Amino acid sequence: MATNADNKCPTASGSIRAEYPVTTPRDSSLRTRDWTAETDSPALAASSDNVARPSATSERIKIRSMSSSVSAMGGEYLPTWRLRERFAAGLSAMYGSEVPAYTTLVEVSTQVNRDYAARHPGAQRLGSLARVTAERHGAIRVGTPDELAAVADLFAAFGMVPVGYYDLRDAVSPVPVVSTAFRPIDAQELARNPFRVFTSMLALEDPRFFDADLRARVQTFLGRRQLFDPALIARARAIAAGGGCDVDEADDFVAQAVAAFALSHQPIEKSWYDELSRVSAVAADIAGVTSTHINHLTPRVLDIDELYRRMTARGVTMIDAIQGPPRWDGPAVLLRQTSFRALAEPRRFRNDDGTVIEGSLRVRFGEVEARGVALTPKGRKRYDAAMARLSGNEDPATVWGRYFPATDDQMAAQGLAYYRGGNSSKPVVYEDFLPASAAGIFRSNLDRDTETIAATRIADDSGYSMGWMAGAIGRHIHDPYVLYESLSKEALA
Ligand code: OOG
Ligand code: NI
Repeated sequence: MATNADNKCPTASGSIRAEYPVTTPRDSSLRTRDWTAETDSPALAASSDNVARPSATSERIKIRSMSSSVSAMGGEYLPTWRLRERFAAGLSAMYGSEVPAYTTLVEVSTQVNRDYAARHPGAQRLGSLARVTAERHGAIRVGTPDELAAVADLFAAFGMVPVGYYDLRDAVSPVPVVSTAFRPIDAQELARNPFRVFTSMLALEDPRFFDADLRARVQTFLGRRQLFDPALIARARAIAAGGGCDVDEADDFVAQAVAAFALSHQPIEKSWYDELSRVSAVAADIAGVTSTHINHLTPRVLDIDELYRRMTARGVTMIDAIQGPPRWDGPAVLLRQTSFRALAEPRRFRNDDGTVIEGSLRVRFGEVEARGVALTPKGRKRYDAAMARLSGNEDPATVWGRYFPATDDQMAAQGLAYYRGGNSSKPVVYEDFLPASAAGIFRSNLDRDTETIAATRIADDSGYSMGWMAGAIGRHIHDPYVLYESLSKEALA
């Protein structure tokens, strides 16, 4: 069976070898809330991001000392943010070659940003033109807790840590995944390059989606695949521990990391993929194939309404709406997103009789987003109330104006949003995701809407939670509100 690992060369830094960490079997832990109790303990919450997995600790110490000697030999030393910048750019180049319409989206986004900044003097209050134009978020999906732990290790080398917990099983159109987002968290790191990846894991233990028989077969399938070369993960851990690597090592490391998210051209077992599709298109995308891939890569725009118009004028069919808050004259909050529908991409399928046929799949789409100020819990409640009122016939901006004040001054004074040092001209940008919007994007891109939890009354005893996920990946999962709060308290430069 071909895996992603097959097309990678053996590790260049063969001297750095850590055994790939094996997390505790979770068949039983999933059924209990042990993980939750353990990982909610203050000791773990207070620990740094990469020390919680006990089996890794001694390995880490070894790696740390080796990595410093490795770095002493080389030329220019690249800190993790430079690696993140290269990783984001590398993924963007790869995704553009795989999905040409993405390149159009990026071109139009770049023009919209340039034009908007030229016409609006305050445009860069939510981030410099350079940051916003380079800014992307990606979305990936994996199958198992071990795969998620490997992703966490890999992204740590790019200074990206898990923030937030999203349960898309609760969405209007439920999707059988639980998710987090890997991203930088310090103000300076975000300003340098804010690359973030929304990362979903298949909720295989949820009996509302998977019966025991299917679960066992999915487990067997996933147990046989290897998404990442263990040497790549070992290297990532060494780089994370050392805070960066030499420029020579960086090229190879980043190239391998990018390649791990390429779309595989291996034939897909058709009956297996179809069986999973009946549970959920996302389940098939995750567990119907032997590798993972970037599902979408999303540029950021300063004026998403203008972007929508220009894409439509170019003949690209966009989904019906821009999701999130409406356009209005007051402060932009949280996130507005839209996308063009998934395009059919050629894929090969293997029938049960062994014959291989050409076919196509529609799973990858082009999303674009505009970001606003981060809301406090009070502001978020207001947001949810306002969103619930948007469906009527009334002008959305008018509805919005009943819930939110029209100026940043009032937003700050009423404690609805975060501003740096309390200065209402310095909004703290929302750096996270919106589960409802995420589910909307999921839904609008499915060929069929199979994502309904069967009308059965099966109870969900899977035990997934943020604490569970933190335990599964051996890392603290940051609470977005805590991060925004501390950004807002930072003194102004
Ligand atoms: C992820 C969907 C979430 C967003 O922008 O909210 C997301 C997925 O499709 O796997 O990317
Ligand atoms: Ni997205």
